[in-house]
Amino acid sequence: MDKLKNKFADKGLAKAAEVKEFIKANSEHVLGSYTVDSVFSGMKGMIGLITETSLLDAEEGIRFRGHSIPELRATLPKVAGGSEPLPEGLFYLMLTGELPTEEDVNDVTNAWARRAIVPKHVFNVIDSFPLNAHPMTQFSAAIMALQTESEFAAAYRKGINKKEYWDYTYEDTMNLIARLPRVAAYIYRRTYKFSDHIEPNPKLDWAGNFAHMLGFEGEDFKELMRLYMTIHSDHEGGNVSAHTTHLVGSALSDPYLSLSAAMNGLAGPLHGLANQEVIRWVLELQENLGGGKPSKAQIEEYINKTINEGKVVPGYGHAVLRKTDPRFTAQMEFAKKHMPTDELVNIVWDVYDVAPTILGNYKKIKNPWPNVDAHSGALLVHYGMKEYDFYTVLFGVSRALGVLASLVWDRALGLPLERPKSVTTEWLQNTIAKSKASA
Ligand code: HAX
Repeated sequence: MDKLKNKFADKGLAKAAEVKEFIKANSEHVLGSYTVDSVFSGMKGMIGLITETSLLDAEEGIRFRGHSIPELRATLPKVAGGSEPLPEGLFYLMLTGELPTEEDVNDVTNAWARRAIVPKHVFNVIDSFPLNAHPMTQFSAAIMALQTESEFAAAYRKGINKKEYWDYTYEDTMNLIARLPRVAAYIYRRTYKFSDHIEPNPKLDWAGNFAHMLGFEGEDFKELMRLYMTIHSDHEGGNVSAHTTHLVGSALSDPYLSLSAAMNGLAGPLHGLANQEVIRWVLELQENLGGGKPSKAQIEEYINKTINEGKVVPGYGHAVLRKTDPRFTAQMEFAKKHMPTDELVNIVWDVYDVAPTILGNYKKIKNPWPNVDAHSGALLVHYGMKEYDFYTVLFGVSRALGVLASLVWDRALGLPLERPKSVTTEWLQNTIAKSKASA
């Protein structure tokens, strides 16, 4: 058993026993109440899920196992001479709850390099798509094609004890995360670089090697990928991609099936696809003005125009957050260090200067502040990755770290099939009418 798996076995199985006791002792404890409005507003704020890897505070933003993004940027191990955290370290933290040493992180890097083999049929599936197929469609299908490699599915078919589920889920998780950069880079090079593919360099760290396979050799881009892969990884359990992974996994669908489903949710414009929409929105704004850098007044006008046309301003708003997303701030800090005079980055900052006030004037918008997607595209464009349809694939590679670590936990804790109750509007109307009549 590898060291990380050993560590997880110690932690996960002890926690499973603790959780069992906790449920026994507190099963009747009331956590809150919910209303008709909660049911009609996407269950926002209803506590209905257990996710161990991270917790989101509306004002402060995300904490991974209790650690904020600024703390993790300072404390997680880095490559020699680097200043951004290695995502391997965050994965270790999410899985075990402990901050890793450099040696722990090296072990994960080496394990993922060893496990990164992608079978040929997966590339054939990707190649069978027309070049204009959206990269997220190719990505989701490629993960489905990889499902032939699922150790969980093979073991389940043979017959395994429930207590062993986490073990095979862990193996699939490690293999799948190891393989994703290769698959994603293949899609990028096929779609935009005439299938001029680049072999992996197993001497590099996971995100550095991803940058290399994408075709970006500069150290700054590698640093960006380390930061990007770290901050996009997890955002507690209720967001569409995390919840989908958990829901599909609750039917004991293996990690490949669960992650592929999650990627279909991430590909929605209100979720991960917002990162491409932000750049599309800014480029359209520039195009409308005949090019150049728009003034703040022009940006204000364009924001109002967008809303008046019944569209959303991408990169702004959030279902939980009520302040500037610390993932936005981390990227802003990166940009201030590496590209303070970049025109597109400065437009993103100008939008940040004016958008919250305008959006705040629309009373229905609960959060006028930027989310993670408002900044990411401008950083990528700066380094020459201008093919914005690809951006959500980058998000997806990172998101796998959090949602799959959570899936291993789901199996260790023995979480059951998820099956909330639904009712018809008529049922609600009748039930409420009856209760009013008897009051
Ligand atoms: N621009 C215009 N209108 C907005 C808005 C925005 N940025 N944010 C919210 N609204 C509108 C909603 O569309 C909704 O309008 P209707 O009542 O007419 O339907 C109203 O304000 C209330 O919405 P809310 O309660 O504030 O927000 P929700 O929890 O319903 O939705 C969203 C949260 C993130 C989907 C929303 O803010 C939005 O559409 N933002 C733009 C898209 C975006 O950036 N998505 C990425 C979010 C982060 C993420 O998941 N990244 O992957």
